[in-house]
Amino acid sequence: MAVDLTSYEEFALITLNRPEALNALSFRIIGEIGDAIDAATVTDARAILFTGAGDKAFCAGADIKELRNRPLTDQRQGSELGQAVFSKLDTAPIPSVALINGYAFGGGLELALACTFRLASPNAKVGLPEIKLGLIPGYGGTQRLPRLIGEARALEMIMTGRTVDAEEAERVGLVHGVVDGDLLEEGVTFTRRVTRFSLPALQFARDAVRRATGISLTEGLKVEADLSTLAYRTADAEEGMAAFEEKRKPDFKDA
Ligand code: DAK
Repeated sequence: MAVDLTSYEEFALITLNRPEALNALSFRIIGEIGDAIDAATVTDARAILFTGAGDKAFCAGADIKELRNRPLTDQRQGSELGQAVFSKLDTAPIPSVALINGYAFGGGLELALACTFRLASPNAKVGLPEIKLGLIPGYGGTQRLPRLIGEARALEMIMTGRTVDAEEAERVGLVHGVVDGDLLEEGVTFTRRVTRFSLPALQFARDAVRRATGISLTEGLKVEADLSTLAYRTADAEEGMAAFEEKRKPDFKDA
């Protein structure tokens, strides 16, 4: 297995573990990532953290050696496989955080883009260099990057294939923070700022925001009305509002 699923504190930790190839994504590894996401979401983990083995790379992208000399139909299926696996993170019942501990190129950045949050180490370098190979991103990058950083910046990154350092990635909103010190420990602290709240409410919030970009404002407001009403009906909402009135901390039960 080149993908390890372990638990770390109250989280599931998925480690891309192929350091000799800078954790490059073969199709087998993409499948294993999908299995690991599925397995993580049926545990009591409160979030999924992703990291890359070794001290150089989160993930250097698709396995370029494997990509060559494949029939076109296989390529299309490969693209759809990567998209489907990374899209599992959109609908997973728990949030996900990419801990970008070095290079995150191509498919590696696309995996990070599919996560709910991204944190980077100061030595992180990210980019979508597919154009340099005569390709374009195939695992969601052309769709998720402009949604995150805007069309102009995304086009420039995708059409030049240039490398973006951690400081710039934070400045343009591509990562939520650059972390000095132990990325995993800092990632845990960051993630807890979110996961201390009710998981159902967090899922409604993610769903509402995710759907906002694909629909008109009028439709989006209906989605928000639906999901905020659903959140209101949870026991956690009752607990949260009662705790406010009683001037105490809420005790959420994820229900
Ligand atoms: N694939 C395969 N092997 C890789 C790799 C990759 N992406 N990246 C690195 N490696 C391997 C190297 O070949 C080397 O192996 P050996 O030669 O030792 O056997 C080992 O990892 C260490 O790499 P380097 O020696 O190159 O290490 P450096 O520190 O010097 O350089 C680097 C690090 C990250 C700057 C460099 O390795 C690099 O530029 N890597 C490639 C980055 C990249 O271009 N990634 C792919 C982007 S394209 C699709 C359509 C499109 C895509 C996918 C599917 N379909 C239609 C299905 C596109 C996806 C992409 O991700």
